[in-house]
Amino acid sequence: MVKHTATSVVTIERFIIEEERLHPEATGELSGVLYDLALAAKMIANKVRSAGLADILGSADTQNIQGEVQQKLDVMANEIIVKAMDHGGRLCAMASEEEPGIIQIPEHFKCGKYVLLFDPLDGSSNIDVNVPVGTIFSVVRKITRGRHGEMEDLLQPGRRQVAAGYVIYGSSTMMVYTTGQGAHGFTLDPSIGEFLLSHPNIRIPEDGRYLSVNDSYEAMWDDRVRSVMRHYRGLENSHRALSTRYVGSLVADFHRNLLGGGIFAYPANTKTPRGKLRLLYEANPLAFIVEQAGGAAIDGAQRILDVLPSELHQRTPLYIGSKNEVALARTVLGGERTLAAV
Ligand code: AFP
Repeated sequence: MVKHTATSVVTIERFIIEEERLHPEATGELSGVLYDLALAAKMIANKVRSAGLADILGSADTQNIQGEVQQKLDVMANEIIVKAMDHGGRLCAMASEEEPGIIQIPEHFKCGKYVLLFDPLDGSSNIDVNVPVGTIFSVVRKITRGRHGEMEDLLQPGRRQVAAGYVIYGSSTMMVYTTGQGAHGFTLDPSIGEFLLSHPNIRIPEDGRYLSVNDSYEAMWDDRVRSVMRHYRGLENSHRALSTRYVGSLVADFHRNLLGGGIFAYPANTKTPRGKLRLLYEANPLAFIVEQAGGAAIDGAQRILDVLPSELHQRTPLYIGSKNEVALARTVLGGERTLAAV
């Protein structure tokens, strides 16, 4: 006889439905956005997996064996997401790292009450060398009145996100998302094509184990940034030394630190005085996740989720990860907390 247990396999779909039931007022639209994103992620995972092979079979602007023109993978990922999301009637606009302005919902599709911002394939320069890459997404509610989404809908501070997440295409494909009720991770089981709950309620350790920073920029950092890094390396104020791990693929570095404890930093430097990473579709979604997991994210002084955006592709310095390591950065960089309180 089959034993019925509450702990049997939980697919992402079932999990989303169960979360939605906690909100009797929910219309199911946000759940729909999340399913569609999970589907897009599976399609991108499939392309990423065959990327090495695609290289053998033909590269950009050549034809593959089916006679289709090969596209760069990040352009392809962008198209997959736009096409998976534009017709569901749940979104009123989108924005992508790959496109300069608002992506409008075509006239023949219904417009909904959410806005999606995303980086379709972050770290794509790593694909050629078989290093994990990722998709990052953020969902906010429309605040303007018209049918279509406007720039004002896109330029909302991160604390207004209603959902955010990322997908890591690594040795396995994982999707981690939050709707403000904890951060949960799902691993793709390729044999059945389903994301299964593998990391419920992720908690990031309060102290870090890893330091992820590109220290080849050290000569371009400000003295206070150098001092923060000296703390992390155990060279100042007897802070214990963290282990350096830097993939150069934000999602991969963030994911490792989220599970194992650590800090990812991309400080401002004289070459990129506002940092490199994008506020709306890189820093904000990861900041929402890390806070839900008990960690923190700042731009140096301010909480990332409180930064008021003024441009779609705005960059920001970023310090994100374990709570105590982020607090240390805030203190040394001139925040109000004293070192003694860290
Ligand atoms: P690419 O998409 O060009 O590979 O950039 C990746 C990225 O945006 C982010 O994923 C990394 O954390 C960061 O840039 C690495 O930047 P540096 O090469 O300057 O360290």
